[in-house]
Order: sequence, then structure tokens, then C-alpha cells
Amino acid sequence: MKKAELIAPHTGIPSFYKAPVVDIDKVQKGDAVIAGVPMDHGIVLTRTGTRYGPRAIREASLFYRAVQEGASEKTSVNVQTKKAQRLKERIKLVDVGDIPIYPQDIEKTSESITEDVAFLVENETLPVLLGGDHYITYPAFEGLCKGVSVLKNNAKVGHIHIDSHTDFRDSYAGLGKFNHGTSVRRLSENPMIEYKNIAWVGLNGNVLDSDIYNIYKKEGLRMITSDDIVDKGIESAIVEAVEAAADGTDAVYLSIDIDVVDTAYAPGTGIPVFEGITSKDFLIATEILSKYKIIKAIDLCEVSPPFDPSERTAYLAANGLVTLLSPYIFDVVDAE
Ligand SMILES: [Mn+2]
Repeated sequence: MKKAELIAPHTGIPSFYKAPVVDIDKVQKGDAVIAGVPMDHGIVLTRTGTRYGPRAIREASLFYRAVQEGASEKTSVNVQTKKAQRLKERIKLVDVGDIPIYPQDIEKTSESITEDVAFLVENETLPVLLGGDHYITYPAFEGLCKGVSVLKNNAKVGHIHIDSHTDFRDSYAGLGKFNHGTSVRRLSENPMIEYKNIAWVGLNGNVLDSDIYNIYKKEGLRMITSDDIVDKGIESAIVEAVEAAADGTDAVYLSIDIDVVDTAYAPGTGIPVFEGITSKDFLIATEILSKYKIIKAIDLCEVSPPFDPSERTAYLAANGLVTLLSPYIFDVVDAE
């Protein structure tokens, strides 16, 4: 077969950004590793469909690869910043497919996520999970902690939660302790993390139940709201969150819920949100976050394609991830 000249989004195998598909035991130190987690059985009250998220994000990402491949010398210049990026000769990004899930068994699914994330962290790669509902953050965070512990004794870990919601409930009446509304509470119980190293970004609306509000007041939880972002700007919000999560820690977990973005921009998600951040601020956030090497594991959750026939939610998620992973994909070059 000849090598294709046209790298069009609708051609080829749809791995994330057309990254090489490899077995998980073939990952190389220093690479970013995409892994899908196509599950939505950690969902509680809201609309299901995030099981289709990983595939939709992968498909949307192909557009961004095609555009870069088509540019002369695979180099493009941002018209606003005048920064130029060239596709690396060998991108430091691979796709290991989907982590095994067990739709009837959240415990077994959790073990599977924890084990694979721990393996990727131990091997000094950057795991990047495509959700899936936001429950997955808890087992993935446990995996980061396990992996970091192999690399360093007595390590400490921080967490950045970019979301319209806290996901900090202790339990839901009738739904228990393990679901997409409790993941941050569960991970906060790990002895490797302290409250001072947890930062929320983008919260809005009536998202604090009284139990959470009491802890917020007592512990001074760092909760940066979407109003704060309007007042102070997205850059200062992100820098504040990273500085808190990184203060005295060895690694930071970054979790992004696409519903942090207003439903006007990103309708494909379970919970409609009308005080969310803009898609522009979302992309600026991913650009700033791309510079921090202390981030050792990432997830992007809650893209639910059935609610967005326009596919723009998946495109926004893919655009954000390509920006976040740009050091693994592009060389920064002179615009000349
Ligand atoms: Mn969430």
C-alpha cells in the first residue's frame, strides 16, 4: 500500500490525533499516553452517554491533526499570538486504546483503572484518560498515588479539579459512596493528599450541600468560581490552582469536566450548566496548564456525544487536549 498523501480526518485508524496505537507494555518513558475509559456506570442522577465520549474525542482530534499535516512544513503560526508550532518528527504521544471496563462491576472497573494508571506513572509516562463519567477520577487518582509511591518514598500528591461541580459529596442518598458526585471526596481520603493541595476551578451554582459547606468553612477549601474567573481572569485562576496543588507535593493530578464550560458552548454533557466558563477561557486554561511538568496524570470527563449532534463538545475537548499536550506534539519554532 502506498503512503497516503492526504491525511484527511475521515481516513485511517482513528486513534487520538492519529498517534501510534501501542500495547500498554510498550510505552516509552517521557511519552504522553492516551487511554479511553468508556464507562458511565458511575453516573448518579443525570443523563448517561459518556461511555461514547472516548471515541467521539478521538474522532474529533483527527481534524486538528489533518490541519497541522496539511500546513506547509507542518508548521502553523497562531494569528493572534504569532507563535509558530511545527509537528514533531516523532510525536511523543501514543494511544493504548481503552482500559478494560466491566459494566456490571464498578469495583472491578476501578481496579482496572488504578492498575493501568499506576503502571503508566511508574514507567514515567503521562497518562491521559478520556472519560467516561467523572467517577473515574477516583480510581485514576489512586493509580497516580501508587505509581508515584514506587518512584519516591513518602510522596505527596495534589489535585486540580476543573469542573462546574465539586464532586465532593460523601454519598448520595440511595446511591452510595462511589459515583461521579463523590470522586473528589473519595480521593481526598487518601493519606498522600491534604485539603490544602486540592483546588477547584470553575464552580458555579448551588453546588455546596451543607456538609461540603461546613468543610469549606472549617478547612478553607480552595474553590475558585466561574465569577472569580470573570473578575480575575482565567490565567490568575489557573496559576492560583496549580500553585496550591503543587505546594510541597511531588505530583499533581489534573481532572477536567467538560461541563465547566457553559452549556451554550458545550451541550454534549449530562448536566446542563448556565453559569459556566467560555470555550475561549477553557482553551486558555489548557494552554497555561501545558507548561506545568508537575502534572503527572490527566483526565477529561463527561463528554456525552448523544446530547450534541453538532459534535462541538467533542471538538472542544479534543482541541483542549491537543493544546494541553502541545509540548508532546509540537516544536515551538520561529515564525520566520
Ligand atoms: Mn465532575
